[in-house]
Amino acid sequence: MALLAALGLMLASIPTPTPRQLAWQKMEAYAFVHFGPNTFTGKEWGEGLEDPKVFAPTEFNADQWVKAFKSAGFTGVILTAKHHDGFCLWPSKFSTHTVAQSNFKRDVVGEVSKAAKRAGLKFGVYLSPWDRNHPTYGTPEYNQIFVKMLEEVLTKYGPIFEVWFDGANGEGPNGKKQEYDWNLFVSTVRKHQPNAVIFSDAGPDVRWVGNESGFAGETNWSTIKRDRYKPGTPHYEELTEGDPEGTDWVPAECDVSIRPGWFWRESENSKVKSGAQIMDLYLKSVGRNGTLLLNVPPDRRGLIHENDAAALAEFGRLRKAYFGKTVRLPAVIDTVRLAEDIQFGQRVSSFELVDEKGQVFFTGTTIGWSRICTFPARRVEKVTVRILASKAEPKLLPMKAYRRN
Ligand code: FUL
Repeated sequence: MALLAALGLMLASIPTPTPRQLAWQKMEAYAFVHFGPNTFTGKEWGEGLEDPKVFAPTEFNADQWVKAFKSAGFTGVILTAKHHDGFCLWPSKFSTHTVAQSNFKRDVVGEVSKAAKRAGLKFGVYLSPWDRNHPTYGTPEYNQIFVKMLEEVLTKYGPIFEVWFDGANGEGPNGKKQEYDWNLFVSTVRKHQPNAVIFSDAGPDVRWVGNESGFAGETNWSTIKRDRYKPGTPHYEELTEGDPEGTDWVPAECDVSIRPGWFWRESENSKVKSGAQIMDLYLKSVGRNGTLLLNVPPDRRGLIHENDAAALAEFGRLRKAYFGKTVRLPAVIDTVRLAEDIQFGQRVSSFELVDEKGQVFFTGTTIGWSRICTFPARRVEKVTVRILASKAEPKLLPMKAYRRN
């Protein structure tokens, strides 16, 4: 009895995902889009002093974007509705620094959300709390303004699958920093888009992976002790691996740009990551129990540049060739994809892959939603996953074998 009670206690203490976190995890890889005045000025962080008229795309076409994202097999798109410069890509009533003050006039957030829906992609928004334009920034009033902006976006352009809060907290036009009212921001999202996950360095639903290079740790727990962190956290390095003792389910998202910068610039047209490099990122993010958020910034025409579109299509082709069909054993394989049934939480902390002769050909630590194990091609009759350590009884889903090369 005592043993059973102890086991029950142990199981009860294993954090598990909420339905919105589960739905999000299944999305695996999706696009990030940085677009705004910076696209035209060549800056990474606009000052908020730019004339709204600099925002002047000549051939803006959101359908062209989503077509490129679909070719990569992406499942959604997150748009920078407002970056640090404060410029709103929708005609906000609470700012004078928006598309409405440009000559372009069109509602970019509205057009992208509709194009995404038409193409069957989910839509998400990035709203930077740091605002280098708004005159109230640095005063308590700004928190109310930010909530009003959030409300406009959440009520006009839903359904929204993810709200992306950047942790940056710099100075505004009056030289002051803002004390953000995070509880208010979170409750506003919950009220209007209860199915959306909220991202920040510290969650509450999805955490930053601690780098902007697009990879999770080979060991990657979907749990952390959430109270240890806040947006803009100093302990960000720990986020790459998570915490096996973590009390909260806050899985990792791996953000990275297809180009050196987050915004488009001419000089980086020749520095676009190739399809093969994106595949490598996929293996190090989705393959390590994270999701991949790949930034693909449109150019001054308002189009995904030809080089970026070609790289996405190439990644889509490689992905299909690699994971499009599973291999039935016996066969020559070089990849095994493992998965835990994460509705019961994440449990396994050490495993090995063993062939029919008892030979170990791969050793690993965590599994979680997805662990893609790659190894030199070998002929196997049978593969067994031997669990060496686990927080509770392991609950694995059927494994899949592939051959890449
Ligand atoms: C950072 C921002 O400061 C960058 O400009 C970019 O938006 C990146 C995704 O997040 O914190």
